Amino acid sequence: MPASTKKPIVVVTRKLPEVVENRMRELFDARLNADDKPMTHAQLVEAAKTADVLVPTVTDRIDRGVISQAGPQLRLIANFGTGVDNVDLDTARNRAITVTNTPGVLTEDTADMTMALILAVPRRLAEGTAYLKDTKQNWGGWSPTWMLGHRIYGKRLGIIGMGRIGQAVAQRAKAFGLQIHYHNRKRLPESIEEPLGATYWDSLDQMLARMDIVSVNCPHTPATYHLLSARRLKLLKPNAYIVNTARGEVIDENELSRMIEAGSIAGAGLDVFEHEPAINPKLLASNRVVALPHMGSATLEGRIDMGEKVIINIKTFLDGHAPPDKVHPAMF
Ligand code: 8YV
Repeated sequence: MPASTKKPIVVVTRKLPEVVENRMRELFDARLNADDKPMTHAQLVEAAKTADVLVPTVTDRIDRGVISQAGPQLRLIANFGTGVDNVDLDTARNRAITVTNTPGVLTEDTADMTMALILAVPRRLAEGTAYLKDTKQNWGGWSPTWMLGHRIYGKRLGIIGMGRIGQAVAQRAKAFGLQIHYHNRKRLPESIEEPLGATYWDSLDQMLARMDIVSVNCPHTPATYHLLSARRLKLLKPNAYIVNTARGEVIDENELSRMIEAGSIAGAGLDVFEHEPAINPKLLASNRVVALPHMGSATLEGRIDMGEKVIINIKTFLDGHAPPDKVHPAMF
């Protein structure tokens, strides 16, 4: 085959929806992962030595070790995911390797899941379901004082990180009658704040001390690692709830687990964990925690859209243009 018609080698680390994999096979010399087993560090290094394009996900640590051993042919890391905390962006930049992500297409799904947790925790949804499904229990019927949760209508929701997902959460929460508060690196323009009735807090500490529910919607970066530190978690009201659909690393999970166990916080809705797939057992043991296995963007539609974004990023890059979702380290 003449060099010009040779398809680029694209290594995809995890199984993707069939329609995405089929398209990748047509366009590229796609090396797919049929059995979906996460790749080891050694396998990732091997992939970086042969691939023209690497397509990792949140479960792959594309760290300095992987990137610094990459062959000169590796020019693009097209991440399947919006968060790029799995990729060492500085080392990629030093090696002139472009990194892209998949923003936008998972906003609504992730905001839906956030809202689901905001409802599920105070209204004890998981607890009620587990009770009925537990064959050892025998439901005696309705009682006026049993399974009481707390009203969310009229309560204060503090959103940490008011980007696309944070704003989509705010829109939903407003419709449920929550008062919208937020902390963000930058205050949003009035044209966004006003329709949401959103109150900006420059001081995260001050916001935390006054919220009924806190939702984490910021990316995980060196600046947001343990943003909710032990000290800050202690600022929360004892009847406050915390919801996290962003990244586990933003919260000091040990301290949160301790507070849940001690009853010094009312509950938590967690879709992400600091040391995934490991989860602090204290969180799983508490019926005041609703825990999900990182399902925020887990819709078929969302995952197909993410795959299409990855393909567009690869195609545009290989055609010699700037890919639409090029990641600039300063964005994170
Ligand atoms: C994805 C996510 O499932 O895109 C992200 O940043 O958190 C998730 O919804 C996963 O990270 C894909 O890599």
